[in-house]
Amino acid sequence: MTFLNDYGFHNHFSHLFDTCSNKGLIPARICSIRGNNFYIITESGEAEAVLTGNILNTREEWELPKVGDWVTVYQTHTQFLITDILSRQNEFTRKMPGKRIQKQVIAANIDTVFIVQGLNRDFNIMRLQRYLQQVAGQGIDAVIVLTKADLVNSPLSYKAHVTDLGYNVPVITINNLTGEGLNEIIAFMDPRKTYVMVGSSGVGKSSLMNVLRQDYSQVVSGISSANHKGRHTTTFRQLTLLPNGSLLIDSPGTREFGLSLENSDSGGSSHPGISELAKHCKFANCRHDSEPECAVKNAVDNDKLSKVVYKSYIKLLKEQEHYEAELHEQRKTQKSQGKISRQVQQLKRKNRN
Ligand SMILES: Nc1nc2c(ncn2[C@@H]2O[C@H](COP(=O)(O)OP(=O)(O)OP(=O)(O)O)[C@@H](O)[C@H]2O)c(=O)[nH]1
Ligand SMILES: [Mg+2]
Ligand SMILES: [Zn+2]
Repeated sequence: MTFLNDYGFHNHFSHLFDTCSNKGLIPARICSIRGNNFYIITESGEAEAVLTGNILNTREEWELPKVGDWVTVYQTHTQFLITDILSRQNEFTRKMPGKRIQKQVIAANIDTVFIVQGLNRDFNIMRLQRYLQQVAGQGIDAVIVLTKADLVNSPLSYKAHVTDLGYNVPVITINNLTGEGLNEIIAFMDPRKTYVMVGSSGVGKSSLMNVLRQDYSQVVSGISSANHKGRHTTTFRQLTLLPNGSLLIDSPGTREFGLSLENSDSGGSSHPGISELAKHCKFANCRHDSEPECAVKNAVDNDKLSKVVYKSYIKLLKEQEHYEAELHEQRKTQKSQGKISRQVQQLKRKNRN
């Protein structure tokens, strides 16, 4: 399976495929989804596939195949049918936009998330913290990519603001129009690893995809203006194999990015500095809010931890707890509804006998 290896089909998935699939099935990765059509990559190349009715009717939205998923496929004379998903190594999610308490899977089986912000108007440190909190909470690595470095006077000062957040993530400033800073991004990318870009609309995600898709030697000598003929707002996610051997997913700009973490550790594990401080709080389950002898709050009082970072951290924590509590309620209701309907069925059966 050499071709699929290039797409990240490593031992974990090949083992899963060997143990769970029936004869006649082939493995494939989802590269893009448009409506009911799934664009997949198989050992023999690209193909279009659809879901079997069984998957479509029995699964929650987040359980359906997403870009980055490895799936099992059955090929009939006329079409490719997706019969199942190989269990995900991880999910990069956000809260479903709007009021619903549900996660939305942005992409599956991800090695690193590129959090992209434009330096001219889009730069927002609170939003960066929100992304970082979510990515770290999902156990995925993050790299912060600050685009449009050409439009501000001192890009490095922005870099320092991000470092001050305390998340220990790499920060790269780039100019997509000249390729400046691109070497740094490429240095972070490995062959057969999967990267996904997220960020607001217009920050330069697709521009970055375009420069990375070019032969790297051409990139440093200046980007051709052909890439920048007007705006093209991305409308669907797309996984692409780059010349450097990495897999990169471009996605539409996000307007809302709500937290959708489960089983959160209220001790603050996703902020390295806060989780270190939390070890010294009086209570092991301290929420660093109104508890006495809280090492995190002490650090804020003694200027050892930024008040801004702390405040937004607490706000994010509350949002996360709200999500978890609502989800818990929802599941409880579903469970009791399931129980009632089972009891009704039992009763019907009894009456029949
Ligand atoms: N000056 C400058 N302009 C840039 C840079 N990167 C992108 N742009 C411009 O910004 C605009 C938007 O870029 P896109 O790459 O389409 O943005 P996007 O993040 O893909 O947007 P969505 O697909 O809507 O999410 C385009 O006109 C680009 O030419 C940069 O580094 N510097
Ligand atoms: Mg785009
Ligand atoms: Zn505390």
